[in-house]
Amino acid sequence: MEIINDEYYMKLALDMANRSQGQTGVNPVVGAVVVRDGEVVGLGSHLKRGTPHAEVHALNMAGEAAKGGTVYVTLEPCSHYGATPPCSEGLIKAGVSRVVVACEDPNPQVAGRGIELLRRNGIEVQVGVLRDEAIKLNRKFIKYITTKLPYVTIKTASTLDGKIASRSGDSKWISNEVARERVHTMRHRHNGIMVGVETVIADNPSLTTRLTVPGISPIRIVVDSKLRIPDEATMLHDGAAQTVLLTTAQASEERRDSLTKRGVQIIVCGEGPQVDLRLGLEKLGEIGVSSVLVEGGGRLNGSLLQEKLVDEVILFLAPKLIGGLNAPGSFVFDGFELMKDAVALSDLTVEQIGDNVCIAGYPVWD
Ligand code: AOF
Ligand code: ZN
Repeated sequence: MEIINDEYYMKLALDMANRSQGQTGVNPVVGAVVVRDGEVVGLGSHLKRGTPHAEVHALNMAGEAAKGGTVYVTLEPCSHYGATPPCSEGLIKAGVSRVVVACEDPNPQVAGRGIELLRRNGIEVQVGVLRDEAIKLNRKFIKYITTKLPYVTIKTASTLDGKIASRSGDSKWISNEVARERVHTMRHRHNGIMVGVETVIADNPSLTTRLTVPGISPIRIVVDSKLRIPDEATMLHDGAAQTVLLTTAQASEERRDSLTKRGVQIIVCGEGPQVDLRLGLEKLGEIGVSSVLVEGGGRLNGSLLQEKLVDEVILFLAPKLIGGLNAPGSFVFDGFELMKDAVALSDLTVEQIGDNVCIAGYPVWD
């Protein structure tokens, strides 16, 4: 009976965490539920970096009722003094008797210490209820906190034959409106958005989040080895979000200076001729970019795939066939010689969105 109840309340905590996706920046999304005698007496979620953690909100709501109660939390309660005091101490002070945790916090500052502290203080702790769901929900946070590299999601919109534009470069529109709206939610849920300079030259995108409710626009990142970004590019003028250019030592100093004066941040990633993408991701991680949504073009996608830098791919497919020997594909690179070397995707999901299909999965790297 207890196991069923535990899953029920943990699901509620996960639902609340899920609702905050995109808001917490480099922080995880976390939900907490306080239950006393079968009654929910407190609910909380972490809403924004620098503001109280989920447990604090839930305990505040519960007040005295937390004493002797059970707290369900989707991530191990923290044990460190960060922007806020440790949640484990808060739980101890509140006098709760049991804490159910979905997954451990991989943050090296926590990593088991929160659970240990609770146990040392006589609190019964159970770990692992709906662990897989909790890990999936915080996959971006987990990657970033453990590797200092941003989580990389590639999103493509292509015809059924894998083309992202026609032979003349026309790409408006491939996917349907609902699929395109979905992309804006994805933008909201990443704190960086990346494109190659060819995409800027061809489409002049603004790369902002445009939803019916206000969303958060990610930092715009352009991979531009020689700083060919046109002076008239919208993203250099609209002030809608920070813009970062990843370039190489081959870009002229003059061009670097003039773009810097416009408030653009330039990061030199290697000697060239191509941007060292791994180095670029490292440097983005250093400036606090914990997740990157890559929106093309095919060459950037191909290079990231070839260098095994991709964590997730989300492919929107439209029921169209365009052909074209030189029409760009979703992943442009030399490719692998043998099928056995193809990049395999795990945990595949397939969803029909009107007449479009969205296929998503996680590349398996060994
Ligand atoms: C929790 N509950 O709701 C969250 C936790 O910078 P700070 O002080 O906000 O700390 C952020 C770290 O705390 C974050 O990296 C993760 O380890 C943990 N987040 N922990 O107990 C929460 N958001
Ligand atoms: Zn905390």
